[in-house]
Amino acid sequence: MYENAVQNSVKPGKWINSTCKMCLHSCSIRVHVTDDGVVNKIEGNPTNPSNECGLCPKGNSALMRLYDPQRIKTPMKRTNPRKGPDDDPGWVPISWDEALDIVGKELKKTFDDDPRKLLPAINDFHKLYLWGWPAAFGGNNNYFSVVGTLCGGGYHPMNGFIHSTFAAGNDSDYCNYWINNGGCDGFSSHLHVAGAARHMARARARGMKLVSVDPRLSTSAAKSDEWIPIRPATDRHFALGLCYVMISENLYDAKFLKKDTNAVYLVGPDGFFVRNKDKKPYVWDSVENKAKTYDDKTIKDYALEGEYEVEGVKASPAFQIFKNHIKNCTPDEVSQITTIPAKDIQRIAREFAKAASIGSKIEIDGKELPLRPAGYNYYRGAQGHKSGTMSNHAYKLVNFLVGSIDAPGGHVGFTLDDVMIDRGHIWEGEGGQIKTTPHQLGPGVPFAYPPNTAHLMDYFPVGVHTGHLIAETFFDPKKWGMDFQPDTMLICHSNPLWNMNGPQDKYFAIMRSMRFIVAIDILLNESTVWADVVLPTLDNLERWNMTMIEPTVTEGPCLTQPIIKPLYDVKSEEEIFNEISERVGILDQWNEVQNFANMFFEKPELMLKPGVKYSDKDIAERKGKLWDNKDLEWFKQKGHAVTKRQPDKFYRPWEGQRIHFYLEDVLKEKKQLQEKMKKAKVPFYDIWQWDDYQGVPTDVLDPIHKEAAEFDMYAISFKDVQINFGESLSIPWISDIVRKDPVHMGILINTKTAEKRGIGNGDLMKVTSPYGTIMGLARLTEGVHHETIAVSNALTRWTGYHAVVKAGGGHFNKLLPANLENTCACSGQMEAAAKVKVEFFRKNPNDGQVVESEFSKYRYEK
Ligand SMILES: Nc1nc2c(c(=O)[nH]1)N[C@H]1C(S)=C(S)[C@@H](COP(=O)(O)OP(=O)(O)OC[C@H]3O[C@@H](n4cnc5c(=O)[nH]c(N)nc54)[C@H](O)[C@@H]3O)O[C@H]1N2
Ligand SMILES: Nc1nc2c(c(=O)[nH]1)N[C@H]1C(S)=C(S)[C@@H](COP(=O)(O)OP(=O)(O)OC[C@H]3O[C@@H](n4cnc5c(=O)[nH]c(N)nc54)[C@H](O)[C@@H]3O)O[C@H]1N2
Ligand code: SF4
Ligand SMILES: [Mo]
Repeated sequence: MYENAVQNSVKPGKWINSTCKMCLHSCSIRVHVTDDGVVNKIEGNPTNPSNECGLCPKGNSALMRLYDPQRIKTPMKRTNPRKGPDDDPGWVPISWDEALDIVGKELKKTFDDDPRKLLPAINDFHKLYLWGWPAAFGGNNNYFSVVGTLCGGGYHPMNGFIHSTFAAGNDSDYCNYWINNGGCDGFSSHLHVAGAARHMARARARGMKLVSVDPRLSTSAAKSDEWIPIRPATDRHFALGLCYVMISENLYDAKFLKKDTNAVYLVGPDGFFVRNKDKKPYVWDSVENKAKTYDDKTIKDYALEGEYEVEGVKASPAFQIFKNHIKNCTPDEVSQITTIPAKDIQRIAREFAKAASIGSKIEIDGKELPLRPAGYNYYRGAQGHKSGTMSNHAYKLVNFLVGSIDAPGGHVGFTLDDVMIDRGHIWEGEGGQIKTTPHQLGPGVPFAYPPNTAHLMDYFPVGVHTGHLIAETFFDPKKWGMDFQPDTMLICHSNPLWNMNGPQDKYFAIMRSMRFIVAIDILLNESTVWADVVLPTLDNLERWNMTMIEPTVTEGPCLTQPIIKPLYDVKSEEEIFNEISERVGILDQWNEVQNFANMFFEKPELMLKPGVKYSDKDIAERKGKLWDNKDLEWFKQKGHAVTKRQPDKFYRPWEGQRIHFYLEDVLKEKKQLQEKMKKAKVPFYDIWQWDDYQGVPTDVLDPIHKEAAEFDMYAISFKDVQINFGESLSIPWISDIVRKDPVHMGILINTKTAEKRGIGNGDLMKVTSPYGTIMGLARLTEGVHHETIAVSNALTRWTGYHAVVKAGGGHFNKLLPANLENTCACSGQMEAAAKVKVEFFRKNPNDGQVVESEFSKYRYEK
């Protein structure tokens, strides 16, 4: 529809197709480069059905990243041995040979000593295979970061467990009732926002109702039919309240639950399905009143409720177990917990179920499918809490009840990267169910005691990396049975000191104690300034890559190609990792890891050979061929191979198998872990929070709600469309937009709450949690829940190394708990909200003027 969009540049030159990387997604772009070699305009590529012709503000400003005068221009070595946030590293430029030799020598030393002593933080989503590099480094499984966990610790494993997908969202093509819970899909964050905003706008224009459940009047909430302010970290209760209403008022899709899910399987007293001698789960035939195996052709109807005697034990259908779990989740009870009026909970449940039009059908590409145009969509704000496993499961169950999982109009799975055009994401599992795939971001970490990881990942068999737990183990290694102490760090495309939750002073101490740190980045950030050697890499407009990251309604890889030659003496990450690997003596292992991570083994002719150093271009070319044999020339012309998602892969890709309403596999994982921990006599067995492993969610309250009474408010943080984490604040255009917007330039507090505490607009406020303190200017607004303060990512930086980035009054993440108690023992999800006390600090007659000098005092704990 945008095929004929006009593209303009006042200067003569040419347009080159490529891919945006100003956030982790991958919108297609066209870049104008003038005849004299200057990139002067970036626009959306109208041929990509994901972003159509759209770009968000970050995408438009990518040329300012390329031309940032403060890019790292050459390898650098530190001369000041003192390391701290205020210590000038005393960088001196060095040659690539010298830099790589130092890094090679130091890492080889660690490798020979004990590979577990390396702490890697490698986070480029566009090059997920780089995340695998530590595997080549002696099978290192450490992770000094919470990328993927702070947002999706519970989310990704649960998507994988339930319907074998990486992420999920609502089908904007047909959805008529969209709940956005703690996420801003379609407006300002999460998936392919530049495209999703268009898809959302079209759905709204055709009359789709939108309800946003968020403590903050987010962009999504502001544009919704309804904003439902909720007390933070109570979203699971809201969802369970909806389920309660739908079940008690018979507003659910029984046919779907019986035919397409394991909700009918009989669960015994131990939580496992009751099986016959051939390991086949039983169901109850409610017509013949007897137990049969799930695949018995004579089943007349399935019982969803009741209690029965099977194989000598009492058993109930999984659906009944869920019903038992939520018997207290009445609208009145849930209202007490969430502060949402009971009548709204009831009404939304009814509206949602009605909109789902249970029983209706639609024909797509000649195939008849159930139409369920209602979807409960959610992300970080809703799921990023201690009981991450159960929370995600609760949100899925709302969708299960109306039969909208993977149905047109409903809640559909979005994959990370399908790799090959004819490869789906569903595999056959056991007992008529699909195979569960919790490890969406890479293989799980095997059990070991003493632990082999610095962050206890050996005990999270289904989770995403719990990087923050290093704050527990590093200073008390004995308690955790550690027989090694990390002393080396490799940071690539990451800002762990910024991204991690919890005690900044401890993270500083960890950095300070490192024998050697190498960082690979474009710019200096809060973490890379602690490095001993910095290796500069290519900007996105100078490099090769092929990627597809969490496309929503589309599929197919996107090419990144160099628009201009590198501006400085920088190298691709591929070249850097190859050179380091060669010096450490692990090049062959690295090529093997890449074959695995990129699935080149699927087409043996694409496999990397031992002893060869492959460039970024080589890898990009192979990834393109893996998709559907198109060569690099084809991609260079077109820029991408993105199409609308094939309906067979998108809608009910598991047809004929059952998806997981009940998570028996979670209980299996728990049992296995318990056995292993007991056998190995792991001393912290008793403090492991086994209740986080459940077949269906419960209504237990998260520990954050039980902090001491003086912490009487909640603190949350949020992203926005202009900012990618905090990193795009280095871009003048972005900084300019952000700094004019009061939402980003102060701590949001409800007007009435502030007045009660004697806090006026613009006053300096002190926010203290049991774990840390931040300062900020009060921004009084009706657009935030009365018990909550909200902090934009724009206020979280503390760097003094970039002229455009300004310090806020301390990093939000210091407020967060980073301990075991506040970590989901199943998924590794940590708590992303805090309990705080909020105090008037001082009048600020000068508002914006005073802020910067004032804030610099509170940038971090000294
Ligand atoms: N523009 C932009 N897009 C991005 C990114 C980015 O940095 N910028 N990052 C990408 C990444 S890695 C991720 S993980 C996704 C994240 O995408 P989202 O999850 O959509 O974004 P967030 O802003 O992290 O959190 C969403 C909302 O949760 C709310 N919130 C906080 N606590 C609670 C709570 O307890 N309950 C409820 N109901 N809401 C709460 C916040 O007010 C915020 O509006 O976005 C991706 N896309
Ligand atoms: N307070 C707060 N904390 C958060 C979040 C939040 O919203 N608020 N979000 C959480 C989430 S969801 C996530 S996923 C994490 C994200 O955490 P990180 O991924 O650590 O965040 P970034 O700030 O994007 O750090 C990326 C670094 O990559 C560099 N970079 C950019 N392009 C390239 C490149 O091509 N090559 C290389 N080598 N480097 C490059 C940038 O200069 C920047 O220094 O943070 C988590 N922590
Ligand atoms: S959403 Fe991300 S990939 Fe798309 S234009 Fe914006 S920054 Fe670029
Ligand atoms: Mo994230």
